[in-house]
This record gives sequence, C-alpha cells and structure tokens, in this order.
Amino acid sequence: MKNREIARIFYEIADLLDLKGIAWSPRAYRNAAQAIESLSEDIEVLYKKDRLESISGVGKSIKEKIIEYIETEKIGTHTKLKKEIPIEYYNLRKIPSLGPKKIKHLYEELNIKNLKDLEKAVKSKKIRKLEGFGEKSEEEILSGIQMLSKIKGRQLLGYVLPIANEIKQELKKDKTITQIEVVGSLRRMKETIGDIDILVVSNKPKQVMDKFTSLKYVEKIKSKGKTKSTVFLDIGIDCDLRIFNAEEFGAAMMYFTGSKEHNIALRRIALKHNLKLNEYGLFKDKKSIASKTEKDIYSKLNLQFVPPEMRENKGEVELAQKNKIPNLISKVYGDLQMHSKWSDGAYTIEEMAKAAKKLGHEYILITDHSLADLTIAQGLKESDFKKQAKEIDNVNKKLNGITVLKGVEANIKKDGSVDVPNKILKELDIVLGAVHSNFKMPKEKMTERIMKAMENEHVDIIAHPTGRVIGKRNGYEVDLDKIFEKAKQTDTILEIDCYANRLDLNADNVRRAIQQGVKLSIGTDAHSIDHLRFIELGIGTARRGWAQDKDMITTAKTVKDLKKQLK
Ligand code: DGT
Ligand code: CA
Ligand code: CA
Ligand code: ZN
Repeated sequence: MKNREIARIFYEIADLLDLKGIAWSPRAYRNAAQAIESLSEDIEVLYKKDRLESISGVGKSIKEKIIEYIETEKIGTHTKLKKEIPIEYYNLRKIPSLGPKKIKHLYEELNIKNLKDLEKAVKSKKIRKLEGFGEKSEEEILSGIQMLSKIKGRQLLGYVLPIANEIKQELKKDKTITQIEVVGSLRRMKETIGDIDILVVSNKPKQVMDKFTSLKYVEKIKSKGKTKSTVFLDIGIDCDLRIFNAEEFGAAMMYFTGSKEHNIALRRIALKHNLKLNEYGLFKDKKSIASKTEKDIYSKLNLQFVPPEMRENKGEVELAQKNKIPNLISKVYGDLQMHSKWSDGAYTIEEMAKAAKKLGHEYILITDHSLADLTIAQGLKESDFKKQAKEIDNVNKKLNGITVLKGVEANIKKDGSVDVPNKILKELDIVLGAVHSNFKMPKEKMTERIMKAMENEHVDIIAHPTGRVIGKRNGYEVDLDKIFEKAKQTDTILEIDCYANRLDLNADNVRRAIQQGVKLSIGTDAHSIDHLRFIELGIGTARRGWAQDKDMITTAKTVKDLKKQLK
C-alpha cells in the first residue's frame, strides 16, 4: 500500500511550501495527507477504479500528483521543492521556538539544514548574532535540543501502536503463524516506545523471517536469523521479531514484556523457591515446570497474574503476593474532550459524533476553545455559544445511540478567573478549565491560579492539569498535592488528556491522584475523527496508574450517572 508514503510526501510538500511563505496550498496538501493516511482502502485500488476524487480533500491538482506517484514513484513538485530547500524541516520544527520563518532564516544565513547543524551553531554561539535572534533564543533552542535528546530515538506510543498492529495483521496472513503478540513497552502502554518487540510461534521460521524483513515499512534490515531478526522501520525505530515454540510462549511473553525491573523482581522470587526463571520457562533443577502461559508461571510462583501495564516493579509484585492486584479499568463509555470546526477542529460536530459512536461511545462532550487569550487557535465568541447549542440539539435529534453534550475548554486566565462568563457556563453540561498561556509563573502563583479556577462552581474538570507536552515542553510548575486536595474539596475532576503527546495526567500522577481520592475523567482532545482512537492511550495510562472503575467518572454508562458525579 502506498497510502503512507504518499501522505508523507504531501506533508513534506506542505512544510516546504510553508517555508516559502505560500499561504493557501499547504493546508490543502495537509488535509489530503490526513485523509490519505486514514484511508482504510488501498489508494492504488482507488486509482484503478478511477475513484481518487472520492477521498476527502482530493481535487484535480492533488489527484494528478497521486497518479504521478503511483505511475512514476515520484512527484515532480516535491523533488523540485526538496532541491530548492534541502533541509530536514520536519525535524527542525520539533524545536518549539522555531517557526517556518526562523528556520528559513537559519538556513539562508548559516546553512543550517538539520538538528546536527543547529546544535553546532548554538554551541559555537553563532545564532545569537543573527538579526531577530539573541542569547535568549539561543538558550531556548538549546533547551529544545536537550528535550529532544531526552526522548531521542523514542517515539510516541500513539504513533507506534497503530503501526505495530498493522505489522501484526500483515504477519498474521501467514497461516503458519499460530500465535503472535506485540510485547515490550508497547504491551505495557508506556508513553514512549524505544523499539517494537513481536513474538511469534510458527513451524516455518524462515518463511516468517522472509516476510518480516520484506514488509513495506522496512527501511533497513539490521540482522536476520532463524529465531531473531531486527529491522529499522520507516517511522524511525527498530522492530524485533522473535520465534519461539508454542510450549515456551508464555515464558517468552513474560520475559519480553518486561519491564526489566519487573523481571528481576520475579527472578528473585523464583530463586527463593529454588527455581530458575528465564525466557524459556520456570525451571526446577533442569526440568521446566511452567512455560506455556504467563498465568501458569505467575501461579507457580504463588503470584496473582499482573496486568502488563502494572509491570514496572513499583509495588505490583508485593500486591500480587498478597492477592491484592486491583481490578483495573478496561472500558469507558464516553470522551469528554474534543474540538470541532467551531474552533480548531477539522470536522463538524455531527461528524465527530458519528465517528465516536462507531467507537462504541455512549456520550461525547464538545469542548471547543473559548476565544479570549488565545492568539493561535480559533475559538467561540460569546455570541457563538447559542448557535453551537442549537447545532448540538439538532445533532442529538438526528442521531440515535449517542448523546452529544455541550461543553467548552475555557482558558484559565492569569488571575485564575476563566474567560467565559458564568451566564454562559451555567447553560453548558460540563465545563473544562485549562491553562493555555503564561506558563512561566512561579509554582505558588500557578497553583493558586488553578485552585481559584477549581473554586468556580461551573468549572467541572481541569483539562491537561500539568500542561506538559512530550518531547516539547515540561509542564508548568505546580504543586499537585495542593491541587489534589482542592479537587476533593470542590468536587473538581482532573483529566487524563489522551492526546498522543500529552497523556496528562501521566501514569505516576494518576496513581498519586487516586490515592488521594481524586476522581478522573478521560478526554482525547481530538481535533479530527482520527484522534478519537487516542482514547485507548488514556485507558492505558489510567491502567498504568492503577485506576479502577470507581476512580473514573467516564466509566458511567449513562449521561445521568455521569452528571451525578459532577458538582
Ligand atoms: P523500550 O523498547 O525501550 O521502549 O522498552 P522495552 O521494555 O520494550 O525494552 P526492550 O525492547 O529493550 O526489551 C524488551 C523486554 O525484554 C524488556 O521489557 C525486558 C526484557 N529484557 C531486555 N533486556 C533485558 C535484560 O537485560 N534483563 C532482563 N531481565 N530483561 C530484559
Ligand atoms: Ca521494546
Ligand atoms: Ca527490543
Ligand atoms: Zn487544551
């Protein structure tokens, strides 16, 4: 399938056009890229059926480029742009303080083409001398580079997960594969992923390895053997495939799911029982006494089964010994944060609702941004709320099986007040408050600011409570213990924002919050129907934070039960 390649090229064209300062067409390329990326059909099939124009965002000119790629494996416009501006724009854009104009400037003045060039220039203090830059911006660039190196080579769970599943589905077509599991940090739902680990059972190892190393995602084969191969994928990380016997599969799953720390703790327990544990089984002397399933092994170690998300050696082994592993949440019935065309979302409320219904949700909350304070995103003006409410009423009349709730993601201003008047807030079903500006306040001031918003009787939920963005910025300074206390005192809910680069609260903070008795909600922060699937990242994060149904309000099956839990 060429869908992904074509989408990638279109994204790149959009970036390069942005750099050239062309206003209109980057958006068109991005829209088309997004649609192509999320197509379930093979784009070549659509091409053969002459149905390319049925893809949303694909008009005559973009259609021609798709055809050009399918027929010649390249797109002239793209090649030309790359020649004109030979830089790794996508990577440079990861530095938060660099926009298209600055990137262009850096290229023209200092010939900076990639992150390596950028780092060199910062270190030799060349950037501060440029017009429009200074010592301060050099510092900001450096801290951006440091932030990136922290997650270096790691990728967001939300981007790796669907690819890992596609690889799994692709491999599964080989009918000699009788078992296949994605293990490692992916199975534990860690927020970033170093590499993908896959285990299979098959009696035709060579055939499986041939298929694996020739998958379309493979950019380079790093090693290829009978029982283990490693490839480098086009998304920028490795994928390991290992083949085991069916008899050993449980032991292999346990070992390669990790975490390493969890494994070490288990091996210690095994030793206490005079047993030996490795990736092939649990052994007494030289005889294997359990290996086929993880359950068998845990049970032979006198342990309760530990859900993968808990396997970090952070107290779960002790709970398993006492048979006290919590019954983790597994399903939610709604999504309490998403944006529509009314602000910076890409789809209408009806489109979002239909897509959410397909995912099995009973209710969704539309939380478009309010306008004040925000300079980048579009938002609702006071006069828009009535119109939006009417639209939501109409959608609810039209659709069955899902309820659309009225909400807003209001900005918490510097002084802790929110930028939507109470007379509007009180008409809404659920109100989110969020910090989107003035991130650099002292800890005490920021804590007071958020606590003041929690005291507002209309503010039900604090969205993305710490403001961190993975690989981009740490959260603002805030005293979470005080926030938790205030949350309980005011019946304010804290959110797990499921967006791939947010996951905020993160797993550790989820655990702290629920230990204090704070209730949590879940919201994808979707700006497109494709983002609604991020709900599974939020559920994974909740599970990594040991959350149970009682800790979350979104486990309510009905709107009525949901609302009972709000102030
Ligand atoms: P990642 O890939 O950095 O996101 O994290 P993991 O956990 O997937 O780590 P990875 O891919 O290096 O290894 C997969 C699992 O294999 C890991 O979670 C535990 C197990 N493992 C790897 N190396 C060791 C080791 O030296 N000792 C033990 N006990 N387990 C190991
Ligand atoms: Ca891994
Ligand atoms: Ca690995
Ligand atoms: Zn937000």
